[in-house]
Amino acid sequence: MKDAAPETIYLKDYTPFGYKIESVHLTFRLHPTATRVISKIAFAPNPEATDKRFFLHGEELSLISARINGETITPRPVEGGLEADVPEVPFVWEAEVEISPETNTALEGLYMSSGMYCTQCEAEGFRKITYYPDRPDVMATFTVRIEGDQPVMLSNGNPLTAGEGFVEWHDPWPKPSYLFALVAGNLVNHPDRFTTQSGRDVELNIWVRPGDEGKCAFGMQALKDAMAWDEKTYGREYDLDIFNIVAVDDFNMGAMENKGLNVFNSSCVLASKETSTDANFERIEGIIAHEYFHNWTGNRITCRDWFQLCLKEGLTVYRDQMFSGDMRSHAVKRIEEVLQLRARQFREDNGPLAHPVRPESFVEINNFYTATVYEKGAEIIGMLRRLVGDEAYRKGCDLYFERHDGQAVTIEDWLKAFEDVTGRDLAQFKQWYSQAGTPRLKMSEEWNDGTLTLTFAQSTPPTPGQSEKKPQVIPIAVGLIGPNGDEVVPTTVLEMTEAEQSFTFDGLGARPVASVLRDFSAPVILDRAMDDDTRAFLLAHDTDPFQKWEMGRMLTKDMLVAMIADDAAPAETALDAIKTVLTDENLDPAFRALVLGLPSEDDLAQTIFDAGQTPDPAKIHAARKSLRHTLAIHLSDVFPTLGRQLETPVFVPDADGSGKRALRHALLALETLLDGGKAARALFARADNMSDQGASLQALLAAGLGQDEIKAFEKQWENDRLVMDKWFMMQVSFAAPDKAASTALALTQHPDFTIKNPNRFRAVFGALAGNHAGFHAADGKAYQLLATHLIQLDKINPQTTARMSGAFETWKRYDADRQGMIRTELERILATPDLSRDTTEMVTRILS
Ligand code: 0A1
Ligand code: ZN
Repeated sequence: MKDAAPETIYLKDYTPFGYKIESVHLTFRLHPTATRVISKIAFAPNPEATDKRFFLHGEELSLISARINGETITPRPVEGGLEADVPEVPFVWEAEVEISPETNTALEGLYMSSGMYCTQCEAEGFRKITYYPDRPDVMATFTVRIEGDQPVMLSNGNPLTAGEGFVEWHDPWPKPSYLFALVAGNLVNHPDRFTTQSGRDVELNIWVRPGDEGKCAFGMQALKDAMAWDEKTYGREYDLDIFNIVAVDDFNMGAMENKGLNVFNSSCVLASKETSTDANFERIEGIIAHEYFHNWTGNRITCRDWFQLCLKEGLTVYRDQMFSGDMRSHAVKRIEEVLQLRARQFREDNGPLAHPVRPESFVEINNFYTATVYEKGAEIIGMLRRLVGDEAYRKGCDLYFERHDGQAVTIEDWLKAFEDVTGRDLAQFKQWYSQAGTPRLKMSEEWNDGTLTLTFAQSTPPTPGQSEKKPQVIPIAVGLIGPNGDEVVPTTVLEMTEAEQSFTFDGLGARPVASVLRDFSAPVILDRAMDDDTRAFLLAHDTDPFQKWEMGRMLTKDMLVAMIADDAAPAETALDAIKTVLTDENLDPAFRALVLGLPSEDDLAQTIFDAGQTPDPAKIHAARKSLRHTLAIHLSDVFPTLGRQLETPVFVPDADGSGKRALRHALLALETLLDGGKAARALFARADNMSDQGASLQALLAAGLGQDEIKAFEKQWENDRLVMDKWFMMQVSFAAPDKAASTALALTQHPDFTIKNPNRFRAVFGALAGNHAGFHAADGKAYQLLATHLIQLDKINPQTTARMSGAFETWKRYDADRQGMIRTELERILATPDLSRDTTEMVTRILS
């Protein structure tokens, strides 16, 4: 286990390592419980460093021998690694260590998954493989020899040689240790090729377990699309002869961008129409692109230290979002991004885990792979682009790539490229990286004789460690719509820099309606008084798809909040406005499906809390259920026609097909509330794809039906791990509030349940935490159940335990009873002997 009094690391303490590395040679002699790792590393003193301590990280390693320049030495063991006395001139370090991949359940370092060897080194897993300066600013070229009897043995870079029982790989591009990877096992490949813009012929492979070959074609196409997109959009070309992707069943995260050897959670790469939903296809396409894009934003140019994580993650998320928008629909994608951002990042920013996009301190870096670093990080790139314009954005990126290729850099280096290209001062803009919390933007308007004045006041609530906030640079995209519904002023970006600021539009004929924060131009909460008629007007006429959707969302949200507060009946204006959009054939079905979606219970709870009241999860659940019923009745006359229009006889997982299915499934879920499950059962029976099958089953479960179908589904898919994850998840997600904990508990008794597989654990417990009324059921059973399993999981897999403890981050929203029960569980977790550093940090922060 990790050390008892975990140390806090500070950004301000950064110092470079005292040595540079010329080359690394590694030999792996594979064995499940006794793998030998032999390293030979050429070091030279780093003239830029003052601290000459020779410290190598190392954890859970048995040192067999160590040599400097061929002479055996005895290094001094110190906390987290070892130290040695070294010459003041270049020298060669050699070490042999032994590690046990089979017993490594943390899935960090070298471990085994379904009989295959694989690695996960980001952020600090390489130190569990051998002694090394395991920090991103130490970059080196690697040559790797793998000895073993596995049919396929892969590492980074290009293949060098291979023979009986061994292979050798060489990666010519200097990289930090976190991008190292090794995979060995009985794998089969789905091969393809790609020719880059300069004519380099690249071999592509997706490696999977035998039996999964048929689920690779979609991922391969996504990879080729991503490669072509990065050439066209950023001028970035691939730089090795081979690009390998491997699917692994046991993986803590989605995927990992190791140089030339991306490792994927199998759920994020394997796809077939029978086993994957439209949402799965979309996610796979995005993640394949994300990992590929890291080749330039992360790998060729990497982070100086882990505080700069957003440098690669925010930028790469932004890039994958733009790619997905180009592949599908920017309008739909933007709404989905905002939904995600509000559900995960705003939630984080509003609670005890709030932290800046570039944190200033951490105990365990694995706890900072957060929605804030990733998603808010991406929003910052989007704002930067909006402020400097498309052309300067591309020029700034070009300069960044040219200037820093092969380096480990900082946010300052990134911003400097844009300052140099545009001549702008980005000092105030940089606060987006250091100031935590979601800014509130209060807007008021004044109409005076042809002039419209919009006044904004910004403020950011205090967050842990930051009580005072300064004004930020906020790009506010605004358009004006005239009384007849025509756009009178197209989108303009107002640049707010003061605490309070006014902007005027003059020469207007009649008073227009302002459409504000178009395309969600900044990650802020807009507070603007608006009546239902104005919202309905913009829902009908706004040319900005995000604002159009937002108006529908505000109508339904207000309606729900009113229903929760005083059991008011749903407003006719709102219901009619939604129906009009729903039946508008000029609108993309995917967009219409999003308009039909209601705010989540978690979102409503936060809204009620922000308004100064205590959310009651049971009441929220009841109101939402009642509104769904009302909507179903209100829309029942359009079900048959719309349903027919939306048929997709052949399954194609593209924007068009998935959009039609999304709308059809949303309508089916409502129809199921009225027809006793007839339509859903019929679709379930004839479904030839997982989108239809899953959606019909979910519609039944949400209506309290579907028990026969759950059994049939299990029988059909019992041998498919990924589909069975859906089976576990759906039952908990759609369990009635009083049954959620008992359903989850019963599923943990199922023979296929295991806490060792993160996907399976998340299927049950992620779903429990996501079932708002069920998780917050008044008896506290769900809190207890989750805490009990987190305590068990922490012994096996600290990273996933720590992440999942975030389920409790909103605890201060609720009443005293619930707060008391959650506190008891959090304290019980914290009192567990030998609790990991990861979970200790998270639970301590949540409690604070
Ligand atoms: N860099 C990866 C995410 C990742 C992070 C940590 C991991 O293990 C602790 C694994 C993957 C990405 O952004 O896709
Ligand atoms: Zn990433």
